[in-house]
Amino acid sequence: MTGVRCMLMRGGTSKGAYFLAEDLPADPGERDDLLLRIMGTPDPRQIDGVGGAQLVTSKVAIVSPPGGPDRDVDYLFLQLGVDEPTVSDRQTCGNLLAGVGQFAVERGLVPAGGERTTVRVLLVNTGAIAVSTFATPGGEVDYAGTLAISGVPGTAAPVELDFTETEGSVTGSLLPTGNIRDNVGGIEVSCVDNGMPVVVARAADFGVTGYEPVEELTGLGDRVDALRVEAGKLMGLGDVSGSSVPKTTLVAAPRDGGAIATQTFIPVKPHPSIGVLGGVSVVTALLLDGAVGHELLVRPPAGEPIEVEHPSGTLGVGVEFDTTSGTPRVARSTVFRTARKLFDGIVFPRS
Ligand code: NQM
Repeated sequence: MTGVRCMLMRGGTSKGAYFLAEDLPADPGERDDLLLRIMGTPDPRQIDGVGGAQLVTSKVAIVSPPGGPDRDVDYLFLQLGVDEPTVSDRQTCGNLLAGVGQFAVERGLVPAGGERTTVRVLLVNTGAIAVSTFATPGGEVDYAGTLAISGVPGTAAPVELDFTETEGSVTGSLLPTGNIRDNVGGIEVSCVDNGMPVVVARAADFGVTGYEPVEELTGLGDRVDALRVEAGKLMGLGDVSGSSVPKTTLVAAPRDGGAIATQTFIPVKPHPSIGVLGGVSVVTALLLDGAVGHELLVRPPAGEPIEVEHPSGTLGVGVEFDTTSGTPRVARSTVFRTARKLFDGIVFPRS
């Protein structure tokens, strides 16, 4: 049986299989079929593959040399289903992104810089550029460090991710419905796309506090889906049933010293934490006057990250706005993550 060169990495609070594009079939249909067999999809336990039986561990990063100027590598993200044989390129993933620069250095696509290396990454799914900076003492990637991120035991080396031009990543505009606030089936929502299309609603409007354990919220799946399918139409995304975007985030007042409490659904299953660009988009929404949940946000002193409380801790996000014109524009967003190489070798797909 023929194997495929593959590196397994934890990127932020996700885990996935990283490939060089040249190691996979060029034809997208053949490639997706191979990836499903590598991950063990469809099967709720992914027992015959390397997927981890959750959406956040059923992910693939495909990295290639830059297809154009102003970046060092191209990164295509694919979300594989767990129990459904689906492969979606409709969203990017800021968590797997946290390992892309290191993977590019490890595979010799990008030379290591000095103590730290900066890699400009084109997010192929959305067209945005992210700049990833990480430790490379002595020209080798160093994954060990002292940064703890919620949802991951222990500490590792910090990876700084800076995003620009993430506005309208999938939908074409920051406020894809044209409004700061919409009413969808009696629920007030704000639909925002700053790297990830998200529908923000108040937990209270769903009859929950937003602080319930994740397992207790799985029952909201159908209502969340009904909301996002309607919101998806307003956002110009067409019929989003079966699509991984938009995500829905229920917000409530913070209760652990952060700025806001959140429970995100990807797209209808409760997220064990929150996505990176999902978190960036939610914070962007909440900072806008008139947005649903704006009144719940407890802003930290200027210059400090906005700590988004989620079911397994917090995610610190920075969003800078350009206020020179009348309409809000995002200048830059920043998040710190960690990543770790778990395994490098040859993976053998199910036949
Ligand atoms: O929003 C989950 C995750 C993600 C995506 C999802 C992500 C992001 O937690 O940038 O990282 O929203 O499907 O990895």
